[in-house]
Amino acid sequence: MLYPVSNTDRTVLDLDGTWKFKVEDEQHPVDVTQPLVTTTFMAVPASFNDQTVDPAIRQHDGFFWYERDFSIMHALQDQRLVLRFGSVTHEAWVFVNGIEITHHKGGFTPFEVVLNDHLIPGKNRLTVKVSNLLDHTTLPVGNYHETTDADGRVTRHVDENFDFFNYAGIHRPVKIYTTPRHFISDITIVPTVDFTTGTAAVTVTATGEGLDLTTTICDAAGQAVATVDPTTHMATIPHAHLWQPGNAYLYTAHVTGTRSGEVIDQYDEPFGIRTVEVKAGQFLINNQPFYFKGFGKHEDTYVNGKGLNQAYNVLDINLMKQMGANSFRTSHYPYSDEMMRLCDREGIVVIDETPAVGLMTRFDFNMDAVVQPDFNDGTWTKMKTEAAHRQVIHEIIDRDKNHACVVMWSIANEAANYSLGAHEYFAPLFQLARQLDPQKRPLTYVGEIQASPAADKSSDLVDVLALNRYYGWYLDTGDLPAAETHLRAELQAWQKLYPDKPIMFTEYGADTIAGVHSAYGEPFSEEYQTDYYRTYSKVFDEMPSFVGEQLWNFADFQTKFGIQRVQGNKKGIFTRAREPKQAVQYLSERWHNIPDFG
Ligand code: GCB
Repeated sequence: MLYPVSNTDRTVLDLDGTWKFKVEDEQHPVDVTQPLVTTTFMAVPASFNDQTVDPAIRQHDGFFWYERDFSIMHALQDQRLVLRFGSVTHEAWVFVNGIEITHHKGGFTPFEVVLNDHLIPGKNRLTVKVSNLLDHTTLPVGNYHETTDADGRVTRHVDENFDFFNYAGIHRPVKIYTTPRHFISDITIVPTVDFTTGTAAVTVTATGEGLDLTTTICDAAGQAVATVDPTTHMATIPHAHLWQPGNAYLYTAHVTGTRSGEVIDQYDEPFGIRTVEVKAGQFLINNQPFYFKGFGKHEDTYVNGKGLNQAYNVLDINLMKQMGANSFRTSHYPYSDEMMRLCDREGIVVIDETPAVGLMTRFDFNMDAVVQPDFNDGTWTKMKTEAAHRQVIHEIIDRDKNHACVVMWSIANEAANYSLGAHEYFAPLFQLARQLDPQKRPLTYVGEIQASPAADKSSDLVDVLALNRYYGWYLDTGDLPAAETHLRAELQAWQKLYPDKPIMFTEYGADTIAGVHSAYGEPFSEEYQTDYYRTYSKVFDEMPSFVGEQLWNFADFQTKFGIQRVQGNKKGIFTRAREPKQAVQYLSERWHNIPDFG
């Protein structure tokens, strides 16, 4: 799927702004053939939850309506007009002039529909019905129940099976983009590099409707440097500039579509030339062993919730670079197109994660139970997420396949990998991702503490062992010497089990209230957070095939309330407003002293 752009053959109309909004009252359903009757408005793109002062709207589980009008200028009406949503969380039914024209389920990937046949002259009415409901068939996973009162009124309830607030709404930009009637429909780019000569071979496969396609490769200054051979789809670039972490270099594949010699459509796809490979316990980028330094993140900001917030994205990357970090994971769902494009330009390395979070039915740290070889908590019969999982693997790879910043796919976060049935569930998904990714990037899933070396039933599938561990927080609370011992023992066990698999940490952290200090280094203090990270660093530095540290979390973030959450999760090393806690200083010094390549 190509990102909407404007050029001499295409244009983009922006439908962001303030839309009409209404919470569905199921006793009095909305009549979509008529304009939405409401006095409430919501900004788009953004979550609706923190824009309201009405707790009943903020916490409502169910259906919501958004509406706005739009018109298409005469000059564009003979173009192909495509309506595109960057994401609607979690499910959307889209109506134009009261008629449903598309539906999409899955809250973190784009979808689009051709509008031409649905338009009327003059003003058109665009209505979107949104659901924030989650259950055991969706990703992420929610625990769903409903109650019906004596009058037949249904109350729906979703209990998030994950640790972030279930923000919902039209989260990413809504655009109408035009293409000519004959158009370029997709571009797939696969770079390879001969490291002895410095020559890159780039395969560019463009598809189009009714066009003859040619592709030129331009360098960052816009100069043509190679032409793609129409039969082999290959271009050769001698002395190629590589896309490097922290030092991005982007080429452009300039695709031109002609009919009888006349240029009809054009598209510029930016791309980086870099290779990624896992070999002998190392994670190689451009044939050199890379060390991940960075974060698990969230798309989470004040007021916008999970809605696109480009200023925060820019700030976050600047803060990362200032700290000497080089990477993050899109925990726990695919992030916006805009963030991925920014990371390509900034040289930030990304582990791209699906929204498969919450695939577990119990969580009790009973480590003895899970190590039984026949341990089965029923997760893999209760979960009916396979179809959603397959769909999102298709969508994330289709959207992000050309991004130089993406070096690995994470198929899931913290599933019940210790329960019988895990291998059977995951093996076909890994196979699907391997088959779909044209760049054949490494794959992982992120495993939690119960999925220890003795208990995990599917770690043979991953290329990199990505571990989330909270020794010194949920276990060994406040006891860093014990945490150190347990951490070391577990890492040694993984190393022994898989001497050739790189190991990295994708989460470790301690809740820390900014401004709380303790002369005794007690939990929740800024001192404890710093000591916690020092302890982990010490053990990481002892491990031979350890390829990276991504801590939890970049910034404090909103969650549902609970006895362990005071206005959210406080494991950020920055506050939600991006003010640094004490640990930032320690980690900055450490990361500036660890080279990206070792
Ligand atoms: C985890 C989850 C993450 C939570 C974190 C925590 O293991 O992957 O979503 O926020 O722990 O802080 O408990």
